[in-house]
Amino acid sequence: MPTTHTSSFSSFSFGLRMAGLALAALLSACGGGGGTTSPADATVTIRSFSVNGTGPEVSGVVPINASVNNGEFSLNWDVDSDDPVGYWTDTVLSADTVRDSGSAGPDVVIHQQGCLVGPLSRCSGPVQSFNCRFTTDNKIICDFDGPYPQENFVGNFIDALPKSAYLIFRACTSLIDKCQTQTVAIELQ
Ligand SMILES: [Ca+2]
Repeated sequence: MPTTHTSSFSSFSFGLRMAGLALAALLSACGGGGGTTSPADATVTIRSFSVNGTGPEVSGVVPINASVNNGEFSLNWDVDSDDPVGYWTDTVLSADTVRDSGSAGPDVVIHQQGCLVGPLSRCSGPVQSFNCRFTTDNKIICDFDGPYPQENFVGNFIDALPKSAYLIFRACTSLIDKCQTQTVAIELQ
């Protein structure tokens, strides 16, 4: 049975982000938020999600070619949230349009980013853009607000190239109790 490999740093960064969101939620609950919306009442809406590939999209499919322009592509989103703490995002690589929940699912997490409200946030302005790279040794490496990029091995996901797939972007409230997803069709080449 194929397994997906996630680097230990990504697991660590995930824990770090979650801890950050939980801490921020705690501070907000203690009166630091100042808004009228509590994290429990908060909502999140994805206004847009797009992927800029290594070439123009063909019939709605975004190409990501490891041999073109260093495999560079970007994840771009516009998320509206009234959560006083901020919002959580992650993006998975999936063979279908269904985001499989839990770390045991076959989908591979390629990017995670908490967008906190405040001066420490990496997410400023309405549209966020994070650069990623698909490498010839089957890794996807993405920027986030940590000291190192997030690196995930996707070789077990790819049985052959080109590989049709989907990037499923998810945005959630800080408590990760309400989420929306949006999907972009890609082809790994
Ligand atoms: Ca899936």
